[in-house]
Amino acid sequence: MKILILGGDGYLGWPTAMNLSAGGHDITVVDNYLRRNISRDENSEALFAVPNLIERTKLWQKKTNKTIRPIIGDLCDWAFISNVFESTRPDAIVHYAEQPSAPYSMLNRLAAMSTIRNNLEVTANVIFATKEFVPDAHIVKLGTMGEYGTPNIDIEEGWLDVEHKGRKERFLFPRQAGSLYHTTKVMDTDLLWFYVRMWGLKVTDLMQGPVYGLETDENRGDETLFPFFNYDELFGTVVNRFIIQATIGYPLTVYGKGGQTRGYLDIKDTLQCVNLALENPPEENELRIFNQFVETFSVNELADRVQRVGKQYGLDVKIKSLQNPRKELEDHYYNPVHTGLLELGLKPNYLTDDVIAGIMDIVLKYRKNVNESSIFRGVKW
Ligand code: USQ
Repeated sequence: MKILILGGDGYLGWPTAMNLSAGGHDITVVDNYLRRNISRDENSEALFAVPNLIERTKLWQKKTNKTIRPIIGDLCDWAFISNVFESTRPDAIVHYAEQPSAPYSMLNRLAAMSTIRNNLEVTANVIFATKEFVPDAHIVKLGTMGEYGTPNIDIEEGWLDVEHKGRKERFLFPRQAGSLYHTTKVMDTDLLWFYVRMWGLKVTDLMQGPVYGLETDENRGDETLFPFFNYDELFGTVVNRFIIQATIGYPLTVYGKGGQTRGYLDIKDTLQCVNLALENPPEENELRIFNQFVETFSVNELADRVQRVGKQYGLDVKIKSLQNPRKELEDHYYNPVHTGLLELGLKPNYLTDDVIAGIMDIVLKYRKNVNESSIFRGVKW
């Protein structure tokens, strides 16, 4: 397949590009370095520097003799995106090109506006460019489990059958996101659903939980091909943060009571899920939704696991409950369905102690780079 990966420089975009290229697909990656620029502006750099996207594609070419075409530019700009679609004519589009941080979206008005503008304009431009240049292409959009929030009922896979006063209808599952970033993803889903109904687009929306890890089949043993590893409050996801905190003796930052439960997955499983979605496209006129995670944990459970593995390394790992800067339930029911991707053949990689140790082995080498002041700044909701 000819595949366009939007946001191809990101934590997930670059590993996805290598993985699909290794799988024999013809890959073009597009990025405007939004995330790199925010990280620099906010003094929230990743654990180690990674080469820019053009350099990464050269390293990949050298290693595998396979070509990934990089294009640098802003997908909010219609002239740019229409040119990208017209010149590449993809069979499928993997859309990661969004401001991905919940805390950043809550930082201040400018950050909020930039999140709204980027996320919604890029999604709308992707829809219009698909309609104009490749109406049969499959859009694989990265959504988030956070679109649903933490309701006191089971979360279905995207849709809910409602019976009301004796009549039945199927609706998108009610969404009540917990940050502005997550809310833009709700709005993305609504835009996609509208244009699926109007124009018959083919869309898969992957409701993904927090991801951890950095090693994949394509970059194992080659650190120049690693993705960003963020441990800072803005861009670090909780498992990656806890592992780095453990390595430098920083008490693990459990927010509030630590009963917040989410569905987690290994970065390798993100790649599997995107592959499965691409290999099994939906029908025309279909918005297909999968809940993309493999197991649920509370924050306390994650902290205990990281502490246990840290002990094996002789690290003195303390756990500290901080006043929660976010507005979220700290003790709640959480039971989301996640059978769709398993039925397509997903083979889950679980968060074992060995997996935590594997990440620790790698990041220990870089612990001298850690900027402690970026770990907790307490961006308030
Ligand atoms: N948390 C802590 N301590 C920390 C960091 C986080 O207790 O030091 C808690 C948070 O309060 C939250 C949970 O851990 O309850 C997960 O937080 P996170 O920062 O790992 O994840 P989140 O902000 O929800 O966002 C991440 C990605 C985002 C993706 C989302 C999936 O950054 O792009 O959409 O995970 S989900 O959470 O399922 O919506």
